[in-house]
Amino acid sequence: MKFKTLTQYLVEQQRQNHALQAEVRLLIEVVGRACKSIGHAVGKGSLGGVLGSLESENVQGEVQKKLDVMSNEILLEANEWGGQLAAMASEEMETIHKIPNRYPKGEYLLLFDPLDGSSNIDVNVSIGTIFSILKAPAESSGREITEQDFLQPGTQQVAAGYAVYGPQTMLVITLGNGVVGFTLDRETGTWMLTNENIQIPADTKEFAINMSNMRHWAAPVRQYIEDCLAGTTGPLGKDYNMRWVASMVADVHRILSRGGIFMYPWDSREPGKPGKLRLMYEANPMSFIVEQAGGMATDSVNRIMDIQPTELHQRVGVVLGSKNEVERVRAYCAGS
Ligand code: P6P
Repeated sequence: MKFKTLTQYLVEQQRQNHALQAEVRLLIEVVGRACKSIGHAVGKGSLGGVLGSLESENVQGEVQKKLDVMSNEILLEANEWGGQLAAMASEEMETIHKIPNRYPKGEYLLLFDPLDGSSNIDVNVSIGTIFSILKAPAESSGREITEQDFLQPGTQQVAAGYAVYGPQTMLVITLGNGVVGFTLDRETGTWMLTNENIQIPADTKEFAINMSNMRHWAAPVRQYIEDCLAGTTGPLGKDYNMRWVASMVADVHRILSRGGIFMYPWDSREPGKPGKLRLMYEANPMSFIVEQAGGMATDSVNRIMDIQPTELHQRVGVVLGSKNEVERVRAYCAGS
């Protein structure tokens, strides 16, 4: 069977969908190449001396893994010279990364979590890269880009995607007209289009949540999970299965592949924070992908992509996946 390459897919999208700008097409190809390099480094593991942690902490106060920093550098170096971007932002960097003056500047903003699921790096469990593309505000063209220019709701995303470094290395993207998946041909180093129209089933019997936090959840979330655990003996009338990889990319990829609901809700361990996951470069890109695949993404009640950001690294509660199940959780949490 002959598969289209990422380049062929993007060229055809640009031809069919004139809204796809050449700069965005090039940007996605560059990010795709960077993800191949990251996947290669991840795959080396101990052989490449890339496992383990550094002494440093990132802006989130988390100990940085060697591969976190390497992946961040790979994405910065790959994307800063091409002329498509005005600036970049990353989970691993406190402030935005402006394009050096020696390179031309473009009108797009790239945000990424360079290596999501870091706690799994050293134990050989799937991890991934998440990215989101925004357009710089038109009035920013004559001035320095600021962090404020990044603070756009998820509905403003031009494109989003993730790479998952698992048994297969895959790249899943949306340009705003559906979701497609590419599998890396490791012999030729080419992204091959293997999933042409990814759709999330509206219903599911599988939930993904870190159960060890149960005592910290808000009462409606606890009640929902207790009702799932009650199975056919409870009000939901069906037996549920549970998965928790602790790599958002891996859990979301499973949901895109067979349905399910992913939850990282607010919990009382850090009552002042709405959740653990970050809005701009985890929740928003994943929400764009999930919605484009027919799913739904909320903070348990409100649509994530409608949230007006106030800080670059702000966190958010996340409930996403099969539409009817996310709607069910919203009913529990909205008190209706
Ligand atoms: P916990 C990884 O660190 C991450 O940001 C997501 O990828 C993942 O879903 C979540 O945190 C796992 O969190 O508390 O279960 O380790």
